[in-house]
Amino acid sequence: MAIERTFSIIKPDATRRNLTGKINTLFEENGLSIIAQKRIQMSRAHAESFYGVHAARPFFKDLVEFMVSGPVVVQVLEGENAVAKNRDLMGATNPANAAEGTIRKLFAESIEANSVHGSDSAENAAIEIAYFFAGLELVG
Ligand code: IDP
Ligand code: MG
Repeated sequence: MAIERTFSIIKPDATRRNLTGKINTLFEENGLSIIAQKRIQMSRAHAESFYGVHAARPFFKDLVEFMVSGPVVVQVLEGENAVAKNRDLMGATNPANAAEGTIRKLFAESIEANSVHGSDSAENAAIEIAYFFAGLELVG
């Protein structure tokens, strides 16, 4: 299986509860290496553009408000099958449906404040990584 990279965000509900370290431990214990990471305050323009695919959804405005409500940690994770592996580790969008042991089952507060973002395809991972990181910031 190929070594891949995926893009991850530790969302404001998780940074607010000081969960960055616990979530990073889960990545590392599951074969995902953090090859780039920074804590940032997203601007409204950033959040609207990042979640642009959801612009027509009823929850879009609230989602943008939530994503700018506090710091986030943006990350690049690398490992075998990283995109699918991270989606499995994250669990379902709605924590009520997330499997035992997943990040969202363990930590998410709600379907909106669900602690983590992870790319849903290798193509989107490349786009999302380039949106937040310069090539020199990725240290594999
Ligand atoms: P994903 O994060 O599991 O890929 P998406 O459908 O891409 O889920 O939705 C992006 C984000 O939008 C979710 O992670 C969550 O924060 C928020 N979201 C998705 N569906 C709802 C909803 O029905 N109500 C409120 N927020 C939602
Ligand atoms: Mg998604």
